[in-house]
Amino acid sequence: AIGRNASNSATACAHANIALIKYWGKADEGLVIPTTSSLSLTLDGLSTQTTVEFLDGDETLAGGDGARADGDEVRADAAGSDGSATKSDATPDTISDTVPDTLTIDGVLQHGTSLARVSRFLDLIRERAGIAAPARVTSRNTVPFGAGLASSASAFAALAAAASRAAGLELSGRELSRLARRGSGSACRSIYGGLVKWNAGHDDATSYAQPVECPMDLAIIVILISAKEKPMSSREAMRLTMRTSPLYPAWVRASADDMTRALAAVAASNLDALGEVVEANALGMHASMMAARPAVIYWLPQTITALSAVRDLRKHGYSAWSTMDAGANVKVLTAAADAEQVASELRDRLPGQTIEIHHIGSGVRVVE
Ligand code: 2P0
Repeated sequence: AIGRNASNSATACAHANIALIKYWGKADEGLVIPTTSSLSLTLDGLSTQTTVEFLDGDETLAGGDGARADGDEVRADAAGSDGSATKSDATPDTISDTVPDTLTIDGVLQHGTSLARVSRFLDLIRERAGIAAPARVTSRNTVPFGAGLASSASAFAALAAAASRAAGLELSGRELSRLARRGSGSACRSIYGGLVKWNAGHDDATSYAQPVECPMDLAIIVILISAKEKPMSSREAMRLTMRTSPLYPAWVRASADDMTRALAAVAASNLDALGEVVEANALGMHASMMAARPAVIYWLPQTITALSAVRDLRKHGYSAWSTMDAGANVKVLTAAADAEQVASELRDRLPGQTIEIHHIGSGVRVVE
């Protein structure tokens, strides 16, 4: 019943998402189970398009015919001379040591940690599909890499969709969301368009994203303060915050109530009520980071200027609310109908800053 793609290749496109109620910290690092549920908007524009091609696609690890010997050989090589082949065979780490996947991002061939992370992720798919073939992964972004504009979300959502299709797996949206989560937590939300809730859950089966009906037409205005690579990865920063920040448990406790209030505000089409909790949740997350030891501070001087410009807009009657991720950039939640005017007011107050409107985007899709 598995309708394997004849060419063993597939291309998928996914968009970034911006969390309104944040994910910050893992209850289970290996499975990427978060400590809190989160809520996000998938945007248009900021996207990743990824092609995955499994080479020598006839090789199988599980129950193949003549090709099976190849798979065994790969595993025997991986075990080395310590005789651990029977114990370690087919574990994801063993395969990635031997399978020469290639990864090209925006025309640049990758090595080291980014390739290793993609290989480990592909191992989940290879294991599930019963294939041992190495993959050629080619990715193009319209998102500045690692600048707190959620590049890992669109990247792993696109990779999950393209690689699972190329491997012949037919996954439901929920299965795809669970799979993308293993690559990067926030990626599970980019499987869907519009407003999306990631249920924290307590294990692999219960931690997935799902779309949430949103009667408001919202927009996110990005104030691009820095497109430079952030000083510390969110993965590292979350770990440090969880381990050392005395404010972190308080943020986690507040988050459940924030989610309830946010969902109620959405259902009531009350942008002011939504915005208030969105801004508070993000600032609380940053407060918990700043209280880590050593402190995690993503803010730059222009960050404060942008945050106060947004507060000033509210004084002038606009419904505009700030949120921030693991970077210095400020994102502004507003109604789609007001976005042009809010952006223009922000440009007046923040001369020289790049300010872009993003409307709501769609979920991941396989394009070829
Ligand atoms: C979010 N962020 O909810 C939060 C808010 C950044 C701040 O999800 O370790 O790249 O790969 O699961 O998803 C960024 O973290 O972290 C993130 P991993 P991810 O959007």
